[in-house]
Amino acid sequence: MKTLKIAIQKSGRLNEKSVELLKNCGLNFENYKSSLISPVSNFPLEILFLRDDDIPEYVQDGIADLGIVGENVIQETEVEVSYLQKLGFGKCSLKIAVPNNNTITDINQLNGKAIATTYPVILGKYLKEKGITSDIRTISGSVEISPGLGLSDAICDLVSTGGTLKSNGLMPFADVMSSEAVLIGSKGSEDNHLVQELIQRIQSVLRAKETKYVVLNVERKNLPAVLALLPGVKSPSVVPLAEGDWVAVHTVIPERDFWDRISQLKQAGAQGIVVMPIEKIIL
Ligand code: PRT
Ligand code: ZN
Repeated sequence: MKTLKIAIQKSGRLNEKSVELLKNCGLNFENYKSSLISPVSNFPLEILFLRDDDIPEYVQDGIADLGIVGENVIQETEVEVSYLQKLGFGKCSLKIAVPNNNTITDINQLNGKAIATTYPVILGKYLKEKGITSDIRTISGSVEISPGLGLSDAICDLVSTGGTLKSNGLMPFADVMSSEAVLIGSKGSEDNHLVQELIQRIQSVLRAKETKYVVLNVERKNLPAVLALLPGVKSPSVVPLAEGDWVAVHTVIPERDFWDRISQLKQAGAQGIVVMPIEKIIL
């Protein structure tokens, strides 16, 4: 059986979450900072640790079958790869930002202006779509200081908290794209059964992250009201308790409406509510 290769970032914002995701998929490997390649002992897979900019091309050329990288990097490198799964981390957006004291109110005012960026391809396409011709200045880093140095009128850079823009006297002006880490594969890799197996493991971990396991006690007479609030993967399990009139209800609920649900459950008569994280949900 051919050993698969997956490329992940060696160090940086996506490294830790990528390693955590693969470990949560039950893959056993050493994560030495010094090594470029790490074999997985319990799955026919090798992990390549690379700079994120190199990952799309490695995957396109089939040197790695799979890769974990930001959508921004994939679009900037214009590679031909298959998008296999969004991974829910490394979220950010690519934005055009202008100095706080600017007079730009309309996107068309960027015509003829200099915009510094490390994303000339994505920015170029965006401006073209809007019919705007700006002077795109490609620089390799610290984009946020360029207006202050008089090198550009605006910037186009990734933003997550917005802190970097703020501390450099800049404000977001237009959203160019939003991005998160994704699993990509060489074209056709999705037909490989090992790739399918890995995607399924990843999906079961992501699904589990979005939900909590909840156990609660309720008096039988209040059970219908409590059950009406619970979706569950199929339907909740109801287990009798030693005390005759009471039952325990086991179910999973989505993380996003967790607090709303819990207070509704309490109002409906639920007691002794225990909430636990879930490791995997295999459908
Ligand atoms: O060494 P290597 O080339 O592998 O890494 P890198 O330095 O090129 O990338 P790295 O580790 O900084 O980012 C990897 C990926 O994380 C990016 O390609 C994005 O997909 C994603 N990501 C998520 C971010 C951010 N959030 C982010 N905030 N990448 C960069 N930033 C930078 C941004 O460029 C700006 O300088 O953080 C600053 C803004 O952050 P806030 O929080 O102040 O808004
Ligand atoms: Zn990089």
